[in-house]
Amino acid sequence: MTTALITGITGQDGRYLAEHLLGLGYRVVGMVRGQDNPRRALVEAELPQVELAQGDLLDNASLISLVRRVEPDEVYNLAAVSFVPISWNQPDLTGEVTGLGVLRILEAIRQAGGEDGRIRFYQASSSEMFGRVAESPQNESTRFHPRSPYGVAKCYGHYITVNYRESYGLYACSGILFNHESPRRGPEFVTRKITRAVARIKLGRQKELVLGNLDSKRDWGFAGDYVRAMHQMLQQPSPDDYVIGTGEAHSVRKFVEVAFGVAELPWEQFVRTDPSLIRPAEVDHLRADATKAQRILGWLPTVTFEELVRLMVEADLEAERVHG
Ligand code: NAP
Ligand code: G4F
Repeated sequence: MTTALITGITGQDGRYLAEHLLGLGYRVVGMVRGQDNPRRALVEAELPQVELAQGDLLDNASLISLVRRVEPDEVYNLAAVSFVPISWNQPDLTGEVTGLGVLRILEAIRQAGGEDGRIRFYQASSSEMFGRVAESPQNESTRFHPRSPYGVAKCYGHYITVNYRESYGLYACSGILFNHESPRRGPEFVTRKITRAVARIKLGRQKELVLGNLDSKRDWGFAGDYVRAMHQMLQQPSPDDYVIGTGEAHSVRKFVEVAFGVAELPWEQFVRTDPSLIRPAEVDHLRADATKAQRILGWLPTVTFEELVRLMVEADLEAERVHG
């Protein structure tokens, strides 16, 4: 049986990836940090087959002993400080977890004998590395120009992954994923903030939605599609880096319009902007060129932008009705 170790198991992607791998017959071990992590119970309830083990990307020894003990065939490093605005308030922590954390886990794999390519590694890189984009759409050769401490830390994670592949022959891949969303998306990210607000406004539980920049554009896809690509990358004869995205970009304003439209609400009456939510440096426009992933992995997204917005609004309406 193939064993996968997933860091970031309590996050959006960790849960979708675990579900996908369990469906393929894998043994899945998820790394959880902290003594009393409230999201541990969520994973235990949703995915009881996942084995949970303690570890932290800030702690070398925990990673070394975890990799030795679990003896994984595949390691997916999804853990990170992943919310871009936090990275300006906690740049040191972001650098330590999102950047140096990648080095720590690569080193744990190397010390466990990963140099023979036996342990395959996936790094969750990000389209935020493109930042102020040099060209559009962005592919694997597009120059990086990160615009936040998060983006800078992800560049380090990307390059150290490439470096361990080139220096030590590790089977290490970097997936440069564009924004992907779902009903499991954290409520601080803009898509879920919008769909949750739509549901609450519809049910009379919230009066307005306060947002920052409505003009930025993102290439938004469905998270369930993107975890398939992570797995596919590690099944190739040799390791490589891949851009994953839909190839379509929409503004935050458009997301708002479609989301309020699903609930038949006039968005202009409920949405207000607040300059304090504008970022010190913005990423204005991201759009993926995922031709390489399509050609080599055979990967294609299955959920359109409109379907994604609808499924998120409907899930939030249901959640609010049941638990709200
Ligand atoms: P997420 O929901 O924010 O999950 C982040 C995970 O990291 C959580 O499980 C969190 O655990 C864990 N974590 C944070 N600090 C840690 C530490 N010091 N040690 C161990 N675990 C730690 O993120 P996501 O959306 O699933 O994204 C998964 C990965 O893909 C992230 O690396 C993200 O940066 C990257 N990415 C995401 C997107 C996207 O659009 N979703 C696009 C490109 C790249 P706790 O429960 O303990 O907080
Ligand atoms: O949803 P966001 O916070 O996602 P962002 O910054 O694009 O980052 C996400 O995607 C990256 C991949 O490109 C990941 F690497 C990263 O971990 C994360 O998952 O913001 C999207 C856009 C931004 O332009 C932001 O300025 O929405 C704009 N926005 C406008 N009002 C807002 C808000 N974002 C948030 N979070 N909250 C607002 O009220």
